[in-house]
Amino acid sequence: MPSTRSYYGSSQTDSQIEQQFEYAKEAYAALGVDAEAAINQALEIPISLHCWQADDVGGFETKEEAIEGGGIMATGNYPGRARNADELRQDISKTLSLLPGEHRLNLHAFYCETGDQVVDRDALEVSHFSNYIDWAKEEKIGLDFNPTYFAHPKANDGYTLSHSDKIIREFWIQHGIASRRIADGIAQALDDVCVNNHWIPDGHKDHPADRAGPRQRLAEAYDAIFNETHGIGPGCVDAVEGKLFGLASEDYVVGSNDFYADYALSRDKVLCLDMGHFHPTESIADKISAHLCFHKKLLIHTSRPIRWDSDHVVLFNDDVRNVFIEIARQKAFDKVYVALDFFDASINRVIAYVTGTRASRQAILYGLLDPSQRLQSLEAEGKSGQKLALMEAAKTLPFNAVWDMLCLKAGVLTGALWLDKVEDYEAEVLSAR
Ligand code: RNT
Ligand code: ZN
Repeated sequence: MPSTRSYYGSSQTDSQIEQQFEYAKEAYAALGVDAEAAINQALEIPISLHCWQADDVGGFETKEEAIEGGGIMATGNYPGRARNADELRQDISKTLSLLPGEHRLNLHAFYCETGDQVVDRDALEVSHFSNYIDWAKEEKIGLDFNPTYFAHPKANDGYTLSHSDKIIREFWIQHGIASRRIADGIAQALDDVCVNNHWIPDGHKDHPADRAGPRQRLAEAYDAIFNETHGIGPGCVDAVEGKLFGLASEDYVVGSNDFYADYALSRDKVLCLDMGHFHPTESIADKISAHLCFHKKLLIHTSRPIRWDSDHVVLFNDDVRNVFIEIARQKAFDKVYVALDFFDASINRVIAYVTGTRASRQAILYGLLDPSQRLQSLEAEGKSGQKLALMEAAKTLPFNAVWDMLCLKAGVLTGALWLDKVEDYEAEVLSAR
């Protein structure tokens, strides 16, 4: 079949893709890299899609009254947002059909389905997520989980687990415990593990006089959550996520990265590094080898900060590439969980998902195609100039031919050709919402 051209690029025949891959394979092999092995490995690494891009981080709780509660904000009003869990699953199924490789869905607690019943966060159970579990079985994907410590009246002061009021703290502790039971229940139902990531919004807009008290309370609250064993087995893998600042917590974030790095290490929890949660000049890639000297596992939230923690759609840029080059150079893919964290309400949300997830998978492949061994040998021999020059040359190797081959193997469209499918979906489904 001859190749055809569409508005979004030229679609190649299978044999054209295969032919170009043959040339690319040789180019990589000349630097000691097995491109075929890289494709196979890149396809197997699970990427956990965050459910919250589909509805702009709103959640589907049945509430007595409309509740506002700070912490997270998506900007934009592009039509077609998922209004309920059925629509969310429909959008994610569409998304998954356009993506190569293994995926999971990362659920937040406030995406529970409780019908007409109002169930507060401390009383949530795995049964409130059974539709997601059934759907995950059909899609043959795993599920991850997150307690939702925001968008709730008891979060309105800007403090949750570190709140000075014991009653409020206790409520959130019970929510944390409930989330762990749910995560373990999900893991059992899917015969898998379920990564349960704890992020809290706690912090202060301006110079707090007591920076220590909330942190001490937070450590105690987490201990109470993690020391609970009733109904929680090894399927629940807990992670903790730090942050530099947030809206209304510009000066002080209780759960900073330092707090969590020490907490996770001392309590054997997974440390989550979100790419938007550091000073703009800090390199997340550099942190990986430091933490992996001590931590058994890391959870990465790929995100894209623009000037601040703006959670823009992930792109195939240096920041994301460098993270995965680093993981590949350390052969540490078995030590990291890869998850996404972005939300843009100003563009078609399926396009946001597919763009950000493909970019993350491309960065994984790019990392696996890095001529690490050759670069490291040059460095060891003191040939730093040669190393630098080879690093530069590696950037323009025929990466796209390998990516196209990965897409062909996975049975998905190459380039941006999948956009036609999203436009059809928008015309048929999203525009009717
Ligand atoms: C917030 C954290 C966190 C959230 C989700 C919704 O700054 O990045 O991961 O984005 O919990
Ligand atoms: Zn995050």
